[in-house]
Amino acid sequence: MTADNRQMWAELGIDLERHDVLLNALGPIYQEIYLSQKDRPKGMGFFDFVVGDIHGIRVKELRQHAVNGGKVVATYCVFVPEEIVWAAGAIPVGLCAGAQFSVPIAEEVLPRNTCALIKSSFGFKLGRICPYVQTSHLIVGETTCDGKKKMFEILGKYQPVYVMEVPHKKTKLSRELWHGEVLAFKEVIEKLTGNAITADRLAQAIKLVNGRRQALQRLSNLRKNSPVPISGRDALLVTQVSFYDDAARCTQTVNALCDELDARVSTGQGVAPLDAPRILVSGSPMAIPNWKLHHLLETAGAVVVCEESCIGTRFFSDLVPENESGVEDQLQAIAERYMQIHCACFTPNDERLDDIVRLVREYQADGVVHYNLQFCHTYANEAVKVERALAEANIPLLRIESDYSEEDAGQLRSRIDAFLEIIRK
Ligand code: BJ8
Repeated sequence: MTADNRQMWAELGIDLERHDVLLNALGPIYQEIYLSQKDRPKGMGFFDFVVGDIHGIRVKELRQHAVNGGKVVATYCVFVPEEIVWAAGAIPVGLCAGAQFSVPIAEEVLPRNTCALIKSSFGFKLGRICPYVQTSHLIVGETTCDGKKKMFEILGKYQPVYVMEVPHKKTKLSRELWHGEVLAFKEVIEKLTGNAITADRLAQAIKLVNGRRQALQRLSNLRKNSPVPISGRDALLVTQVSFYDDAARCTQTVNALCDELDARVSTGQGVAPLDAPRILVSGSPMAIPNWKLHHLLETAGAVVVCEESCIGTRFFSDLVPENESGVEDQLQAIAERYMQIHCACFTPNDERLDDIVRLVREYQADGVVHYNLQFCHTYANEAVKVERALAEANIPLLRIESDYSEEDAGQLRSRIDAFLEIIRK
């Protein structure tokens, strides 16, 4: 913690005392979950550095951008089309919502029976402990689930919030509504930045975001190998960091990591024994620093090979076509790309069931762990259909409901051990 950083946090209105407690707690947790792993790729050094300075360098970059007259736009959901933000010369930043630390702060205002992701994100603002929130000029929310959309109404009392309406069906009418929302979002961002979004700028932004998606896809594809060249924990961290790091730098660092993993694959070097159970994790997103389930699975002898999640395949699977030339067509292509995200807020959402089964085959997974944040009704109810689809496909499944606290770690560990035993037989 440099004096420089402390001054910056103070200027941002951070509650320094609380913030110290948060950062002091992160170090030992990171040591235990990440740095204790053996045979990590050297390329993870960059991500260790980023986490080690989690509220330092990147916040400074964003502040510098703001000092130069630029805008910072914060988001909580992969539905917010970041191409539009980049094209207007603003910087999008995906906010952390994966820490238990901010949950009790949020519970001073929000009902306790709200999902941890919502409470965590709200608590970061209420407790003034997140410099990314403090640096942002606008928070963009969405109507994906009821808890979130009501939380955004309250959050709006503390900071400017704009909410995009995400439809809950994928009919023609719903697609038209979403297309209208994307057009309206463009206008909001143009007004915020004072910059007109031209076809050239949008084309560059589409390329930029696609480049990062392709790098993350490349990393994901490398996990199909056996032995797997990178742990699930490390791969999860890379995706988490990609939400707030600079997109071009992220593409470069992920590709450099992939070059190293390519070499590992060609020499058969892996991070887990060949007979380690390969697990696909599916369900609610795991925002940074939610590493609990991956840590439990991998310290129990399994290896996580894929996340069917918004901090996983749903984030980077599809590209926006780069061949559209006018702004209108580009925005249409952007709207269509985002409608391919199979979030449980949609009804029906059978494409997600197909995705899970397909991904199990592609990643040679031995079983699925369905991860549900407690009080998330959309994923909990959809889990019934996931269970049926996996039973039909003869794929072992473990359903887990949890939050960010460590209270259930012992119980989860026993259930995971029992599940891995079944898989190993
Ligand atoms: S596109 S998954 S990132 S909404 S876990 S807050 S749904 S009660 S996070 Fe999500 Fe966008 Fe969908 Fe993805 Fe509500 Fe459930 Fe909490 Fe959730």
